[in-house]
Amino acid sequence: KVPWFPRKIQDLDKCHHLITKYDPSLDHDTCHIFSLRYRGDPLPHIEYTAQETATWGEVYRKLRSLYPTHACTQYLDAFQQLEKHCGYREDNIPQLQDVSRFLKERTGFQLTPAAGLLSARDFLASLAFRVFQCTQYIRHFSSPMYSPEPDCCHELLGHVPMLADKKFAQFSQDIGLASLGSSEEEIEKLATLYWFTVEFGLCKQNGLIKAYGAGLLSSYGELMYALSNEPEYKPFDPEVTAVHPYQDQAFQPVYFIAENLEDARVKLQNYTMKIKKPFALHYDPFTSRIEVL
Ligand code: H2B
Ligand code: FE
Repeated sequence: KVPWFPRKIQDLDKCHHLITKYDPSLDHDTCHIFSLRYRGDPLPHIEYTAQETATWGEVYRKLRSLYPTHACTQYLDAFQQLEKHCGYREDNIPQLQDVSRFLKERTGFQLTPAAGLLSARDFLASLAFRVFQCTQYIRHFSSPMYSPEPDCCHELLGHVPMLADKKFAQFSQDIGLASLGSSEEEIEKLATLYWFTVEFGLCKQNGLIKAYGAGLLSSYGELMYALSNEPEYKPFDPEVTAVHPYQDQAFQPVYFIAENLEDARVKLQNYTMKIKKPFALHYDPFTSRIEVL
């Protein structure tokens, strides 16, 4: 039996199942958690407190100093644009509305508010429609350099700049399309691929290794570590990467290096073509609908 999957963008209203990794020691009272909203509602404008903005500022300042040497060129290009057009500044947390409009113009991606960590199935399904489920709250001020869950520092500094790149946007949508109607086992593999690429991916650039993964680009400590020659490096190969164990409690012991983003996209496509489904899918960009053939 084929699991249910969204066929049109409005169906994403049913794709917001939260995963709660409850750890009482981390149970800070978090401000700005939003309940579910319908797509199409305007993205909520948030008045962040001075303390929240200060937390953002600290994260922003430290990470920004590493980007020129550690981030890939696609990231750097977009980051510059975001500083110019979207209020990316040390003393301002950018608003999702502005960022979503920016992405829509560049790659057709849009943001929709998420209340926390979503199930892999729901999260990946939204990528199939070039929708990125985005948290709006910020980590607690007591630990500015660490957040156990995705927060707006992770989304805005990690994910958003890469989603402004055409090839990366296609790569992200391709993982999403592959997930639609897939078995639990296959979803697990796609989530692992997502983990080692979109979250912790490295790529070659002019003979150097640079970061394109959001988990790295939003973590000062791990970004330095990942490019320090301390960890183990392996070439990105979807068959190997998809079944490699990963952990989310410490720095990764191994990172996968892509030749470049285009090569990663082609390799991913060859991998997803082999996923067995009793139907073929086609995404119609004009109607934002999935056609089942
Ligand atoms: N949910 C949210 N809100 N943001 C994410 O970045 C995210 C998620 N990543 N759910 C997903 C899971 C990812 O780790 C994979 C697909 O499991
Ligand atoms: Fe993420």
